[in-house]
Amino acid sequence: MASKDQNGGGSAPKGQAGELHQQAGDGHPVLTTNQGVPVADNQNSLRAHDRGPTLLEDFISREKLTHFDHERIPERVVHARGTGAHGYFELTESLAQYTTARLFTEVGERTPVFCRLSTVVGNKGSMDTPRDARGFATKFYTKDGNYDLVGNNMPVFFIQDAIKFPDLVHAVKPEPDRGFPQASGAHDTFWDFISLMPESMHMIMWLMSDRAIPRSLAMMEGFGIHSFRFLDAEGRATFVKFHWKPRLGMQSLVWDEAVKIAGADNDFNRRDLHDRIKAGKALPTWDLAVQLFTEEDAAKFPFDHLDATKIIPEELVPLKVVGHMVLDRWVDNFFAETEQVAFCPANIVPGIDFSEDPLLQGRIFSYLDTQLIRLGGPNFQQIPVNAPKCPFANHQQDGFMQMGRPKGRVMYEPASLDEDPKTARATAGGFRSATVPASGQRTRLRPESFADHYSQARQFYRSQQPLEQAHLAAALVFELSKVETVRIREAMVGHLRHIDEDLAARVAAGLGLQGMPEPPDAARPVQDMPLSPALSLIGNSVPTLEGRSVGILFDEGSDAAAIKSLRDAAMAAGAMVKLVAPKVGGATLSDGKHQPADGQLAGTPSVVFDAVAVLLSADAAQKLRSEAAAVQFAKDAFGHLKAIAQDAGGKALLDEAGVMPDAGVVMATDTAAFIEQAKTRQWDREAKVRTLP
Ligand code: HDD
Repeated sequence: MASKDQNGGGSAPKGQAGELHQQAGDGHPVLTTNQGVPVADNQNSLRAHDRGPTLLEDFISREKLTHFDHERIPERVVHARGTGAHGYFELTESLAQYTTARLFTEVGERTPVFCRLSTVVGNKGSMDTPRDARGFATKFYTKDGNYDLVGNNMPVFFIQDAIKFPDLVHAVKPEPDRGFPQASGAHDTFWDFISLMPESMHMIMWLMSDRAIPRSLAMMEGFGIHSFRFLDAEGRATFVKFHWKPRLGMQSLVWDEAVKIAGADNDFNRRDLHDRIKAGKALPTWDLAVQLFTEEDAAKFPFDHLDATKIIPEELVPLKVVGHMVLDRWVDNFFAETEQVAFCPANIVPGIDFSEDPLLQGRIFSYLDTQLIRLGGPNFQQIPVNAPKCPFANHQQDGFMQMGRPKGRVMYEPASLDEDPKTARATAGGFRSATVPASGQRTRLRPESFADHYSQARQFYRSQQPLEQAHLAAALVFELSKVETVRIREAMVGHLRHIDEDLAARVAAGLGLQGMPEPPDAARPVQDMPLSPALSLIGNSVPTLEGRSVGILFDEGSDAAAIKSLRDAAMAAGAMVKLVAPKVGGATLSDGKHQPADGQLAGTPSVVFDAVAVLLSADAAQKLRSEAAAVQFAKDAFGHLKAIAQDAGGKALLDEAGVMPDAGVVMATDTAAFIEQAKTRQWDREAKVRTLP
């Protein structure tokens, strides 16, 4: 009886053991327990009899269930939702004059990297497109150890001192008494905190700008934020700030689109990254640029570069491109790599050192600390994605999950019992800290040079193009409208008055405030800094279809030749093209041939494309005019400022959607015009489709 049960008796498929052997013969590995014991039946627990209770003795079932029960680890306390990929960094300009870090001196060398891009606030299962900063963390596996550049897609931060980080995060995360809102700062506790933290105003400008809703993770900038030090062979220091510039150009979503994408495709950004890497086309690529400056230069800046709420405008210290990073290899396993990767700003290599930025100083501590609980102990560096790719050796030993097997009796230094030549010894060429003179008294005072909280916020706002300013004001109105406490809304508008009176007036009007609130006292007079055109996203975006996506809506009887010519033209311009139809099985085109669809209409709305074409027969157009998903496809494409190609049937649907033709709505026969219009959003249309404050 027992042997019958184990070998597929009861409800088990007959001959299962035989099938498993066959599979093994096919090249599939035999299913085993963690102990390597081959498993004959993976469908049935061991039971006392066919309808009886399961036996404790069933080590196979117990092992499987126990492992499953322990599959989850704590998600990151911030940046829980992220996606990552492998790639390389290639140096094109030597920085040997400034640093000994070989990563930055060996031109043409490709340093392997792992890069993780994330939202900050939402949990692991939240959506990809909330209004939020994006994490931009890169681990360079250099010849001298791992170097982590753990930045964001915005060059400043909310707070100046790491001691405020837990407060900031508690304020922005779901409110503790109710557990919502998820992945959103649009609630009372966040804006309460911000309204009491004038130092956050510059970051708020970035967060309310379109930078907070990137179209693709490959179309956003990245910043190391803090000043770091480069050290040359003599130990001389030069300050450095790091910038990532996307080769695909910067592009953001429009807010209504971001909101709808959150429903249409929760995984929009990570799917985009995955698809382009798997396809090997329009790969995520960034130039790495540095801003280099000395202590003497810094003394002349009208702000303190050690304050992470400040940028150094590109116009003040120009960017020097020194190399580029390409992400070209998707992970084999999301958990093993993307989830277990452990970044730490303290991971630096010889030739690079920290600055005294008090935010950075706290970060040097916090990341290692968090990995100890998140990854369960001090040996997480041994996880393959975290381990250096250069040789490494030291005398640290033991601990949970120790995978190393150091040989010999000497696990200390110095040692005279040192018979093993492999025992690790410190070297003169190893890491050295910058020699920085220190004097003064211990204090908990914020330096006076950190006290100007509004000047760069004003510089950012005023450097935006008019539409960007309008988006920023609209974002503030949206967020503050979600704040229930009127006093907090008013306090925020008070701060905005220091930044720009016009911005404050627009937001006050958008909120329907009764009267203009008084601004709070500013610690320092607000300076009018020179405008920085480099801060505008629209102003710096490149018209291109490279790496963008085009959706073609078709149905029974659609013009086969028109579909083909549009698709060919869009692909030739570098776009990915998807065909959308009411049925995913597709439809029969005008040439009598059957065309399968890539996506079904209701599940593939126009929000997931950069430009669309609507190519319909008269009959199909008539039918789809009463199909909400089809009408919405056209309406949203127009409302989200996309180029639209239409034929006669398409026009009938567009008319139904209330589309008022403009330069961005072209006849499908004019493929050249469509490609040209599709290279950018139809910004001129915006005033026609929505009221901006
Ligand atoms: Fe942080 C994660 C970026 C300030 C504490 N941070 C984390 C990640 C990024 C950043 C990209 C995710 C890394 C990954 O993909 O695994 N953090 C920043 C930037 C900051 C910043 C650009 C300001 C310039 N962070 C900051 C401060 C503290 C932390 C001031 C605490 C003192 N950050 C953490 C953390 C996290 C983290 C709690 C959560 C998960 C992790 O570290 O590995 O330790």
